[in-house]
Amino acid sequence: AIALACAGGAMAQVAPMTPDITGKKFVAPEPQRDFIKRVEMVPMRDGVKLYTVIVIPKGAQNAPILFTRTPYNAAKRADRVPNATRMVDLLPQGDTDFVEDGYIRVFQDVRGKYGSQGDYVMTRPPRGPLNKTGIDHATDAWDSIDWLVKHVPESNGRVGMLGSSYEGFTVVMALLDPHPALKVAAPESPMIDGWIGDDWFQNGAYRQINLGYFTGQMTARGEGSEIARAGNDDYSNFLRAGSVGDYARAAGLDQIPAWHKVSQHPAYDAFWQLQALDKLLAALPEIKVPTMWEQGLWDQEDMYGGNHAWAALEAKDADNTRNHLVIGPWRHSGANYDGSSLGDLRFDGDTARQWRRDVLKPFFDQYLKAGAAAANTPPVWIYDAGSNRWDSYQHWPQACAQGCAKTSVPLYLHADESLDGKAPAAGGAQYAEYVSDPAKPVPFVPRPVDMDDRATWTTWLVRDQRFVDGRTDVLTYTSAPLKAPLALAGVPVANLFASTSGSDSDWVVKLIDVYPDQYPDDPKMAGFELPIAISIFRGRYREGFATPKPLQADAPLAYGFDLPNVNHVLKPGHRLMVQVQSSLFPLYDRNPQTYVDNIFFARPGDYRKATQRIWATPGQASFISLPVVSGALP
Ligand code: PG9
Repeated sequence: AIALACAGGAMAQVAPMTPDITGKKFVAPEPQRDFIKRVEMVPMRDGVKLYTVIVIPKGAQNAPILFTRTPYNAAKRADRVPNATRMVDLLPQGDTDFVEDGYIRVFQDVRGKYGSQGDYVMTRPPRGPLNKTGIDHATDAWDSIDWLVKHVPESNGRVGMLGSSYEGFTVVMALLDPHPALKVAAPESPMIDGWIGDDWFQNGAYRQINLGYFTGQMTARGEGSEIARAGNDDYSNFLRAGSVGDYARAAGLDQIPAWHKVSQHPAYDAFWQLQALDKLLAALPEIKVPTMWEQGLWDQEDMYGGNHAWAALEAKDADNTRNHLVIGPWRHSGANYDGSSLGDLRFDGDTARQWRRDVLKPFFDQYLKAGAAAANTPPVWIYDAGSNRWDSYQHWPQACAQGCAKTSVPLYLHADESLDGKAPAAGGAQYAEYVSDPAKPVPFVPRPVDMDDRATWTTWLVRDQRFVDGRTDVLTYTSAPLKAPLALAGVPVANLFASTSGSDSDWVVKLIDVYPDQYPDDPKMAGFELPIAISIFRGRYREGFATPKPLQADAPLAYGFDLPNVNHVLKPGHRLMVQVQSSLFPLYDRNPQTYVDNIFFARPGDYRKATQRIWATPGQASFISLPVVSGALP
């Protein structure tokens, strides 16, 4: 007789020839877990059901809910390591402080993605002229929160929403019409305006490297496919393809409606304006949900959204207690990971954890836990990577053109590529010039460019710019070394008088902190050219983003555009640097430098060399308006 029954006890003696495959169903023992995971299909008002993962600490009672709506696979978001027995291991790194304090965590697939039913529309526009379905992410968030507070008995009926990027976009959508149980929110690097500065374009220049996102997200309900790389250098891969349209066609993107929606709207027309969330937030009568907007200083994807949405709501926050801004020294979504370093920069400890533990969590507790202490959250909290410390402010910016504590000052670009606070004098050389050749665009990182390499992509905004400052198609303006610290806190504005021999042109401006030639404290930083703000502007939009126009050839024309926020002390011995160039390739598509109606579909003959001049005369001075709060320009 074969004795295999051993429920819980020692097995009787097993004869050598006992068959080792018993034919009975094998049941793996359930490990002890400190959480319960439920998966629910939560019904929306139109009958569509959304896949929702609810993770509850065992024994929880009266616990707050932390809620994220995602296009990136809710099941996976709540399954960090296989077979986790501890909730803290199961959930993303950014959740640790909430998990350790007994929060319930909920992830939900947005409609049409992964486990959820319904149609997927990329960053589904809000209800209104673009969306007449009566359903958007505001209604889906409302219906989901309503369901959660009624069906999760372990909860205290209070919900906080947070999430980064697309997940930040869904948080902001919930704020347009918040359910009463939504008590607090933290949109992290949210996608707010896909044309002006988030994800798809920046000031009209198209981020062509994002084409892979279309296939990754929209060739399947689950995980989609990648675009095959022709060779190991994406610089060559994009250049050989031709226009963005040519590249997209070769990659099969014609089959994806979202690609057509984007490429049919190259300018800032109603399609983009009507889904710009900062504009919709500004139109709300009040701030119903206390909100902390988070942004990275070097966010390579959504540099625009968080701080502009915050600014759009500031006027409604009369007592400065419901609309908070945090800007850390982070890459895109870096706030949810280790924030001790970025590229070659080292910070004063794990800045991301400092934020999550010391600022975000107490802020959420205040609104989500009965009887929690007021968190005393700073209205504005921004890291200074020059001094390596956090600054708390009552207002932002600290310096600007008008209406701030300090007034911005001009940093002039001279014809000899020097840089200082003195306006150009009459009689000298009138401009600095370069030839921009679309056949040889300026790379945004050293070649070979591998867009699949996360380290390249996540750190490009802090790359040492020495790799381009010798190029003949890059102007590199440099100041004398600073004698005293120079503190900047605000938005630098590029004011260029620029001419092109073509009829359209891109202008790239980089504001750079140049480290001293000797830097024994951290030798790899000696002479380092650290970009502290980079922006690109497509010339055809000089007179308005909705009204592209050809540029008059060889005429010095005025351009004014914002660079990203800067909160940075340049130390004595450092220099200021400004670089000007006309491409950042292959990150952005090439401007053909000949005006065509739709650059997505420019033809080979449209791409032409152009002579570019940055003017430096008393009447046509080019300068960066610098938000200086203390110290003097060289
Ligand atoms: N930046 C990504 C994204 C946001 C919104 C639309 C499309 C892409 C993201 O990280 O989610």
